[in-house]
Amino acid sequence: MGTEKILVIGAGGQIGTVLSNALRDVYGIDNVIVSDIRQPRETVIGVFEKLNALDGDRLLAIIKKYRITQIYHLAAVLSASGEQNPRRTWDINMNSLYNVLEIARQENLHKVYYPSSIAVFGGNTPKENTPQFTVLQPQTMYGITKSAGEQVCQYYWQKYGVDVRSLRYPGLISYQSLPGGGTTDYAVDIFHKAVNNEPFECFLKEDMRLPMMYMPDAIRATLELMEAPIDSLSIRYSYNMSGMNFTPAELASEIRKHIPKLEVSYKPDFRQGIAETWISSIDDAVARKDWGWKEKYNLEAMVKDMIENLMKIKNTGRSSYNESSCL
Ligand code: AKB
Repeated sequence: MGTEKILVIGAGGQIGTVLSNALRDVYGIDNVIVSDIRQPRETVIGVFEKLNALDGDRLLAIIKKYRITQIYHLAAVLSASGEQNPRRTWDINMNSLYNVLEIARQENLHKVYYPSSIAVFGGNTPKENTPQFTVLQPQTMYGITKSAGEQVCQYYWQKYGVDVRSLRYPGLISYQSLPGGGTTDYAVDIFHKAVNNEPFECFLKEDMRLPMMYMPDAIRATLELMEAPIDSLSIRYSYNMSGMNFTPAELASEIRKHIPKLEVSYKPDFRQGIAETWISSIDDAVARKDWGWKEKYNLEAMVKDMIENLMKIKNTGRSSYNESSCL
């Protein structure tokens, strides 16, 4: 592992914050260069480079400067923000990926990681136990870019042999970082209100079931996929990956086992429309077979761990997280 030099693009986002630390634990602080369009508010340990992923020249300069061998490309505009400006979403999500793949091809990088999402589903996709091989008719610009991105990744693998690997993340729940601009963000926001004894107004209907995953599982899945032997991977667009699924009402009721006073009201907005195009549960048999995926956290274990950790953070007085518009 000593020879790998990793660049994380979008390191200030919900996944990037946690994944960068996990990568440093595996590869060493000096071997993981973190980058983001925004300077972090807190002092960063290790090397930080300010990077707009649309700036291919600067990206190439960073790759050469640090002799980067792997890129984790996490920068993207998410589903809800994406609907505010679809053109910008297309430009950012597609052109940044194109820059990354082209540089990976030209510079013979060892591996690229590309996060996809359950947002690739929609239209006639079966909603229950959604299979790996199925109809993709995304109905948000974010989902369209993720679906197209999956195809471009597969193209670069087949045509140029770029070793690009990808997962379709469900909604992600984390205590270390905040999401920004997604439809599943409610499942993080509700915890912050709960531990602060504030009422929570949910922008989805109480019975809107969506696939979700706790961040430690998502990080472990990412690292396991990236470490899997190249010959074991039968899919080069993106793997379905399941953790748990629940409705806002089910999540609220599990949180109330720890914080009984939590008050929740429901005021669905345009994000309910987005969620309705998605699926409620996912079949990840191919990920289990190819690289041994298995989640550890169910709803009960996730809620307990989230509350314990958010309480610790509250008691130590830390109140701010990096804002993010990244995955
Ligand atoms: C979003 O809600 O946009 C993301 C996702 C499911 O990809 N969390």
